Amino acid sequence: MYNIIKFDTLDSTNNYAKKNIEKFLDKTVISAEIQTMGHGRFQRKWISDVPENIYCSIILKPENKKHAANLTQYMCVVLCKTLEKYKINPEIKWANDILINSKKISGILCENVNKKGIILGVGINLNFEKETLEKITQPATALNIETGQKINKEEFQKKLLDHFFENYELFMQQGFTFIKIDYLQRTKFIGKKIYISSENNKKTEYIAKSINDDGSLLVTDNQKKEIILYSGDLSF
Ligand code: BT5
Repeated sequence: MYNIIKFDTLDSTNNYAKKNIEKFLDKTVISAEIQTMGHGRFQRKWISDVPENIYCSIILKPENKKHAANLTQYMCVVLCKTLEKYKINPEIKWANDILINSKKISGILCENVNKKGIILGVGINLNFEKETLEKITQPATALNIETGQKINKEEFQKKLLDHFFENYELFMQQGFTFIKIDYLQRTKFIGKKIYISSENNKKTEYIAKSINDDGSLLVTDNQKKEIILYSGDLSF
């Protein structure tokens, strides 16, 4: 169904998958114990020096890419459901973060490689020392801290990927509407005042109104004008 290729160290699983995409079949997962240059959006650093955490990239080569732009949101739902098996309540922060008690536990980075395919990269903090988390430039947490127990990485990764691929074809046929209810149940920002910042860190204030059927965010600005957003960083 899917195939995992494991490395001890890579600069970034996304970079490696991008460079070598032609060598790999659809549904190949590149996983590394550590990354030396793990990154998020806009080349922001992703702290990746703990082997008990997940750093992986799924290579996807769908025939129909109509709903590919929503793969991050699909992964957000799959990841929340996997975390919920550990009896915790994760929250989705549009567009690509998973939080627990307002602290970031995971980030997703989806990249399109021309016509060759899509790379869906995921970083998940399963096991972190509290002191190491303080290196991170925003409030962050890890599953071991939330549950009080060391987390078995292989077991978690298998649960996540099995669940991802179980409904992947259906999602790619139906798109965001397939996960809309599950997605909305795990968001807390609808109806609230939010700030969206773009690459240059300019923050704009909006009211979050709803999530549209294509996964975009409907907001109103301070003139009450409706605006549809497709990307950006959300804060409260
Ligand atoms: C993301 O970016 O959240 C997407 C991160 C994707 C990482 C995966 S790991 C496997 C694959 N290979 C890669 O090279 N990348 C992907 P963004 O929304 O830009 O958030 C980045 C911000 O998250 C940083 O500026 C920090 O504030 C914070 N951060 C960094 N490392 C973190 C960590 N381990 N846990 C929680 N937050 C972190």
